Amino acid sequence: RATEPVVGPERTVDGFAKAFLDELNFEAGVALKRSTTTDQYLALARTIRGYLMADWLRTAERRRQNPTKMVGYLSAEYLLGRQMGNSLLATDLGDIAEQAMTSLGLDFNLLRAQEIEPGLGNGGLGRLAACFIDSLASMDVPSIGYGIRYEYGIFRQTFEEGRQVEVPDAWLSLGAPWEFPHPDRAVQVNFGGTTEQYIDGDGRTRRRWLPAWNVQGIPYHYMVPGYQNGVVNTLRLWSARATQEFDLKIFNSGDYAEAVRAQTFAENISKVLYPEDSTPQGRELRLQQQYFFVACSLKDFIDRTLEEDFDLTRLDERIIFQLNDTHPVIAIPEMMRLLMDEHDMEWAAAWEVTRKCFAYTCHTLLPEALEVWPVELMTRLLPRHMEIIYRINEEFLDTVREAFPGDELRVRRMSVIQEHPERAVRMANLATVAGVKVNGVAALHSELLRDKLLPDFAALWPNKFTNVTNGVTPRRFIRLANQQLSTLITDTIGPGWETDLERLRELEPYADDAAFTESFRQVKQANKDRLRSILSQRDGIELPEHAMLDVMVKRLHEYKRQTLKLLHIVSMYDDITSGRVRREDVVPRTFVFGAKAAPGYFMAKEIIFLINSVAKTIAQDPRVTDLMAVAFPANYNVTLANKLIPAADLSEQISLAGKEASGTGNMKFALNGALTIGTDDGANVEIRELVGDENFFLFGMLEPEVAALADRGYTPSSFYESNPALKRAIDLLASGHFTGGDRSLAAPVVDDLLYKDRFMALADFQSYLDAQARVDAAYRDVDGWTRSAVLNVARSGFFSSDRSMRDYLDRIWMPKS
Ligand code: 26V
Repeated sequence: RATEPVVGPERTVDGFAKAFLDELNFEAGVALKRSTTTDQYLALARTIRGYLMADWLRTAERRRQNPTKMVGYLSAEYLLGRQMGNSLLATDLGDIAEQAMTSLGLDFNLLRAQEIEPGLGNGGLGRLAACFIDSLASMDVPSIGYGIRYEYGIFRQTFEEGRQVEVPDAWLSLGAPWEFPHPDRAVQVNFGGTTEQYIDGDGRTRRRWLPAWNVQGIPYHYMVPGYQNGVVNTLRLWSARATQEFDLKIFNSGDYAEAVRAQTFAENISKVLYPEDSTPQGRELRLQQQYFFVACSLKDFIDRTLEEDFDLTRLDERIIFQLNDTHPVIAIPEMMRLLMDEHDMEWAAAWEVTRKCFAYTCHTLLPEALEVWPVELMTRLLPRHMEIIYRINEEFLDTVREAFPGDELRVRRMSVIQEHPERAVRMANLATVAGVKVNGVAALHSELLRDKLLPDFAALWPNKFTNVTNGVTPRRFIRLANQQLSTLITDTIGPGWETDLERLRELEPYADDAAFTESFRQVKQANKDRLRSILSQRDGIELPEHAMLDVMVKRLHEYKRQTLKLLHIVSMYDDITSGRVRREDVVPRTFVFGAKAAPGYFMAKEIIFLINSVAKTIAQDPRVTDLMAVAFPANYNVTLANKLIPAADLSEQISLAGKEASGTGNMKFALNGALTIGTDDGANVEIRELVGDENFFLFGMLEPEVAALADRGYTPSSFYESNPALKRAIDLLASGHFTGGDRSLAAPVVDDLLYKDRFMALADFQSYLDAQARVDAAYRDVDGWTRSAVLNVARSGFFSSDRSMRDYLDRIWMPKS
């Protein structure tokens, strides 16, 4: 009798080439000499995944045989990046695959370049989810990621005359070789309608949901390979489809063509990722997306992942769902509904177990980013859930009144239901009420979350609050992105650091070793050279060969203060062109920006336009071209990050203190040997503590100073009036010098800075300029700079997402007591 595969194809060049040809010929039905680059890419991808298959089946079987508590990561976003490189690394097949392609006369790197990354996330939050599932697999933690298979991920950014234009991201158009659709395992999800009371078979009075319409969720499985450890976990992304019932209803209306058209209505649910990442728009489709994936995921777990007939009052012994921000928080009432309405549990028992099955991570400090859903909308879309939320809130507010008698103001602040400006469900409050733990994403953030954002909850439940500082996967962001540095590290301290990143400490003694530091410098230069050639090919941007590479890459947002960076650039330009500094005293710099703006975020788009305008003017001004250049390659994404970060000398982390929850780009730069110029914000605080003050350029107000200035009343114009350098920079920007003489084109940004400046860029300007002068001085000292860069690498092992996962396990998922 045939047995299931326990080994993949043969791990030789010939074995690989044969498997590749089998894919091309017998799966795709294409002959090699007639095949297109796309055919070849698809066959290569399918070949590589074939090598992971046995491990995947084995991992799943092992978990089934020995059921233990699992982690269910619920996230509306996964910013995965390209899959091929990571799969080759996980299987250690890179060399074999390359030689096999060469033996067939194919260009391996050209094939790799065909992959369109799955951009199923906006920025930090989505990329964090991708790092976390990588770490969970590499640490062999039983876990599953749940999310949405958006047909269109984050938009592709293009520039037209310096302005952002969004193009749909049709990432599935070439075929999707990394996914496994399972239409046979569809799950039904209901929406709308009403609720009613009824008497059940045992004479009990109960309530039930009479939904109006439904859709199907089709699971698509993605492999999540651990790092060379034989483990392959699963990421299960849901895609929406019309149900038969839905079809029948509309087809029976008699209008056939209209009915076919209406079918796409259901499919719209997973059509597109919302590209906003800080201001919730309260859009109905977004709530549909959230409920859709959460309902599919809970049902999938209870009905198919859990052992059959498992006693659901002990559900918390099998699962902890981590809520990645408030987006999946509707899972809490959904779990209550499932347990009560579908599994016959009483309220008290259902609540008892539900409150042990969820934990909540908050990723922001901006009050406007906290999601609230209008009661009207929630009632219309999810009437049963609204009832459940009301009851959770009633019982919760009783607890508050008991703990704080007579304090009705507090009750109103803590209520899950907000009354003004409209009645709405506060999702962060709901998550905090129901969650076992609430965590922030960096030490400072967790403190501010507890003391400023949710102080009433902290007073009631001080032990509910904890911190887990974010991390990034060293596999993708060092091993894959920076192969030369990886080789140097392995040659110096031996292998194994990829899964034990604190071992980078062993590099510390080499910070003063002439041979090592020389190699380290060569690696950095090679990465810069590679970047120059990539930007030349990709964007037609020609960068100078020798200049400090000063990089600011992240979403475009006012709180991140790309404008402060721009003021520095304009100020440097002004210093050179006015002759205020001697040319020989200037340290040449190349500034690189990468940033997408939410399509509806007016000011962010104006800032992009202004950066591009400044870049263009500088490129055309012969007085400065040998000393400065500004590059703004379009469409910053994970793929570009992997090329950019290893080349950087200076990492810009300049948010207003108290606004950036953590940042994760900051960690990637430090781990790749860039020095940080940064405020005392988010994880910058921890980076500076670890790498040491002498290896970090700190500037700007501290968070308490920011709060005090805000309380006193902040007037940006007073900084403008009293600081000549600032006045010159702003005046030059406002003059139209960078916008073809048209002052009105710079006005939106300049006027906002002068008269609002919500994030106090002007208040931090002088301090920033001073810090940049210290950067210049440090960069002139080549040995000193290299030493600092090496120490940044050696002391940043803490920022591995493996450590983050360890902390989640110890503090939230599987605490010892
Ligand atoms: C919020 C919203 C609001 C509604 C519209 C859609 C949408 C999508 C995403 C978000 C999340 C914004 C919060 C976020 O991305 N936070 C970032 O999380 C990173 C990982 O923890 C952290 O490093 C960044 O500092 C933080 O800004």
